[in-house]
Parts: sequence; C-alpha cells; structure tokens
Amino acid sequence: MKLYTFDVAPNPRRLGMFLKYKGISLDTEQIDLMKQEQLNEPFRTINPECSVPTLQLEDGSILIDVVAICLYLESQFPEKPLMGRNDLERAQVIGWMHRVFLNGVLSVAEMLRNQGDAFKGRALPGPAPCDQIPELVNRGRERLQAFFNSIDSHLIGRDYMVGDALTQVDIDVFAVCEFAGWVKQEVPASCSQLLSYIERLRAQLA
Ligand SMILES: N[C@@H](CCC(=O)N[C@@H](CS)C(=O)NCC(=O)O)C(=O)O
Repeated sequence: MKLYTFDVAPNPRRLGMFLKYKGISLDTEQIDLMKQEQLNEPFRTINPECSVPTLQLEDGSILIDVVAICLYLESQFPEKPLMGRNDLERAQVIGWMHRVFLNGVLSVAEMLRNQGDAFKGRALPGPAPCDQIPELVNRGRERLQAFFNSIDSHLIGRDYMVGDALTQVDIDVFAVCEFAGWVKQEVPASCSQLLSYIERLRAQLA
C-alpha cells in the first residue's frame, strides 16, 4: 500500500493526525501542491481527480477521500480506534465527518481559493480550470462562523464530538480550526466550549 500526500495541506493533515495517533507508518510519497505536481504524470493516471491524500492498495485500487481512507485503515489497524467503537458511533462518526468537511473544510477553501493569484483559474481542486468568484469569500467567512457556532453548541456538556473518547471527528474539527488560520480566521471568543476543547485536543494530539 502506498500513500500519496502533501503533509501541510488540510486534508492530508486530517489523515496525518489519524496516522500519528494510531502509530501507523506507510510507504509515502509527497506530491508538492505548491509546484502543482498533482497535475503531472504518473500521479494523474493514478488519481485522475489529481487530489491528495490518495491511498493506493496492493491490487491497484485507490481511495481518494480521507473518510474512506480512515475507514479502510481502521479495519486494517484496529488498535486505538478513531472511527467509532460500535455500529451507532461508526455511523455518527461518518455523518459528522461529512458535515465537518462540507461546512468546515469547504468554507475555508471557499475563502482561500476565491481570492488572490495563487488560485487564479483553480478555484476548485482538480484538473479542470475554474474561475474565482470573489463573492464566495464573504460567503465562506459567514459559513465558517456558522460552523464554529454549531460545533460550540454541540460541545455543551460533551468532551468529544461523538461518544466519550477521541474520534476522527475531533481531529477533523481541529484541522478546520488550524486551516482557518490560512485565511486569518479564528474561533471567536464567544465559542468558549470550542476554544477549551481545541486546547484539550492540542495536548492529546501532540
Ligand atoms: N475528497 C478529498 C478532498 C481532497 C482535496 O481536496 N485535497 C486537496 C488538498 S487539501 C487537493 O488535493 N487539492 C489539489 C488542488 O488544489 O489542485 C478528501 O476528502 O480527502
């Protein structure tokens, strides 16, 4: 099995924290997104979506979403579970990962990719050109604030997003808060639950 990734990028970072916590080490190749290596062969043939992380299995199959890669690796490396400890928790983890990606990761990405020269013509990931829409910067900011507020409310009376132990949902929320710094956004002081939770996670993930 081989992992194609770019450690500093937000989705690879979600997976990187999963691997570190579980103590999994994989054969890894860095695909430098700053040099647009994701668009070059042979990676482009391996993953036509040109995105990282990408996990290639021994039989050649590929997994290209963090949620799918985590689910697969958890079945291969069950120690220190992060994807739920029973059927209900597993379903809750998948549901929350979906929402944290849609409302958290994509809100920051909407802000980041629709301004500045670095993403000109590349407002969405993937091989097809895509124009920036500057209005989406404000919408992304509003969606991100709504995301912070909704996570803060969910955390009232809870130490973790799902159940009573760390899961990948917590790692994903942590990754969104880090990624928000790329567009100079931070968790507002009014989200006191979320702020103290992030500090607890920082210690646990260090
Ligand atoms: N569906 C993917 C999203 C992966 C993704 O968008 N990765 C970004 C890096 S954070 C990427 O590869 N971008 C390539 C580009 O910007 O062209 C997942 O859940 O992991």
